[in-house]
Amino acid sequence: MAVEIVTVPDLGGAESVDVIELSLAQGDKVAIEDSLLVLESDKATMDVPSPHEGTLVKYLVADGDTVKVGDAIAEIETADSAVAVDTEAASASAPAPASEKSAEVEKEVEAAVATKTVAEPVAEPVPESSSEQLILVPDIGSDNPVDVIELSVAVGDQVEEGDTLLVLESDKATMDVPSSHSGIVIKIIAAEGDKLNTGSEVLVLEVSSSDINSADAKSSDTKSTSIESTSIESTEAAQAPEPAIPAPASAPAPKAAPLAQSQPATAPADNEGKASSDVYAGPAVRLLARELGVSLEKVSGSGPRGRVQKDDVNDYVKSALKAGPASAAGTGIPLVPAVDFSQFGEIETIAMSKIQKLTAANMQRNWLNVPHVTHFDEADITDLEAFRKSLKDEGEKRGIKVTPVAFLIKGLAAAMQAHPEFNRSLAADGEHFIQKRYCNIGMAVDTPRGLMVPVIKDANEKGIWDISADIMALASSARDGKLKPGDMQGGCFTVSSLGAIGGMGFTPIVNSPEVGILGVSKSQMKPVWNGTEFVPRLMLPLCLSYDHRVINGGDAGRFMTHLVKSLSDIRHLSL
Ligand code: CAO
Repeated sequence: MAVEIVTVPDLGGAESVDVIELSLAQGDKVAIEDSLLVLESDKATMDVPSPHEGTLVKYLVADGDTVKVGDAIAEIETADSAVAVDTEAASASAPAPASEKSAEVEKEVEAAVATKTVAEPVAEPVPESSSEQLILVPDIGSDNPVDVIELSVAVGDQVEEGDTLLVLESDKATMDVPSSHSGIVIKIIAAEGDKLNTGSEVLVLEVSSSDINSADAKSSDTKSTSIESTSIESTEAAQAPEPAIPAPASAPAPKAAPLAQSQPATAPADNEGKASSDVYAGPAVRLLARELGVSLEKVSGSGPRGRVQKDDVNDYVKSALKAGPASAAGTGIPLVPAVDFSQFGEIETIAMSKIQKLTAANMQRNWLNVPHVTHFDEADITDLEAFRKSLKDEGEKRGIKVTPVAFLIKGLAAAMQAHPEFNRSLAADGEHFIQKRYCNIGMAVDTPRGLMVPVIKDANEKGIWDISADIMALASSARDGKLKPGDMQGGCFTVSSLGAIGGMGFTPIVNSPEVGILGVSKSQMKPVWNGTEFVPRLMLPLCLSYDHRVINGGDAGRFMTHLVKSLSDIRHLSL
């Protein structure tokens, strides 16, 4: 065991940079190349990858600190000190594979720094027209292609020198590419999602001759300065190799430069109205926002100088979900326009109950999140009804009314035992199923205050009398507003019966994270062909909606066939 101190790598000329994100927690396992923290200069943000494999003992800096090259930033406990390669050791010959990897990591850090500091646009005159400038990707300090994650301009846009043209991202850093000229965008060559290399064509600008001359003058005046300021290995301009495409070092930073101190350090920054590329955020946060489908300009940054942090993105998602229907505004789904109905006649505005508001939010959430399919069938419940009616006298003695819903719940529990995929939920990571070994069935109850779904616990272990007693007790508690929170939790599947009301069928919405819901409509006598003649049979319409991420059509067909069979011949329920 050895404790290695990680230091700030060469910053490519930047004197001091800010720590803007600590990526890990004390005690976290660290692999080589894992990001330890994020640093930011006035030109770039960069992840500092770990040169060691081990356990993070502690950080030696805090979020918001200013650090310079060589400052100690973290302690990592390694299993074998031979694995460790620090900045100095990386330059020595180190044949061990881990050391080579660390040296590569160092190189990548340097490349990332170089990428950020030399990432200024390159304009090459288009030979045929002196007023058109072809903009190329500047020297990105690496042979690896980088992704275009945002195009910040459109054809016809007037851009000023320093305006961001596009945002590039490698796996280590994002960088804004500012314009080296003022002019009008007349053609865009690169597209979002493209992978570009140094020198790839980005767009064409129409510029006035004076702009070209002034930009070119700046470029040649400052070429050596540019090299000096962007070289990683040397601070002496004369010794540094000339970049393949010289960058005009004096090109101003993009308009919304991250370090613009327009607000107090602690005030959340309002990014409304900015382009995503102009929002002050690091690569890890941009990646998270993209994964969650969040537009960064909608997120207020609470970090130093209004920087958007991971927590800000997560908080934005949480509040958008809580907001319910209004959250559609953040999903890109067009909102239904507000209408002043009073212009057409007399109206009354009625406040929704808490249950109605919750139901509305849950329905929308489930409708938007779950790919629904509804499977229809009919069960012949002629014999079931005859049997149910035969229980009437005994039911009166017991004080229990048995309705078809009790048999449906019993049948559902049996079908879920036989087809366990209906007793699953999709795990939050979207990569696992949670298989439940218990079987609780929710029952939609229509109450004056709104829809409630109490849960019949362990339905698979109960008989018709117990299930009927539960239905009565829970339905009456729901209607009287006496359900306890525990009565409505832990459901695995839901039944929604409109049998007493009417209808031939409907498509219920899955009560996610459950994966299925059975809609039941009113039974009717129908002529059914028995092979030789039509006979009157009592047919019960069943509508099974399911989450197609978890349940396939074949699963649904088998499940429904099982249920229909057991309701048509309830002897199957005792098997
Ligand atoms: N077909 C024909 N008759 C039916 C039936 C069916 N599918 N289901 C029930 N019935 C009959 C019952 O047998 C009973 O008749 P009898 O008194 O003559 O025996 C009568 O309808 C009344 O039933 P009920 O509603 O009192 O009791 P239930 O056990 O059938 O249902 C409950 C209980 C709580 C499910 C129901 O009262 C309820 O609230 N349903 C509404 C559910 C709902 O709103 N779903 C939509 C949700 S999402 O939009």
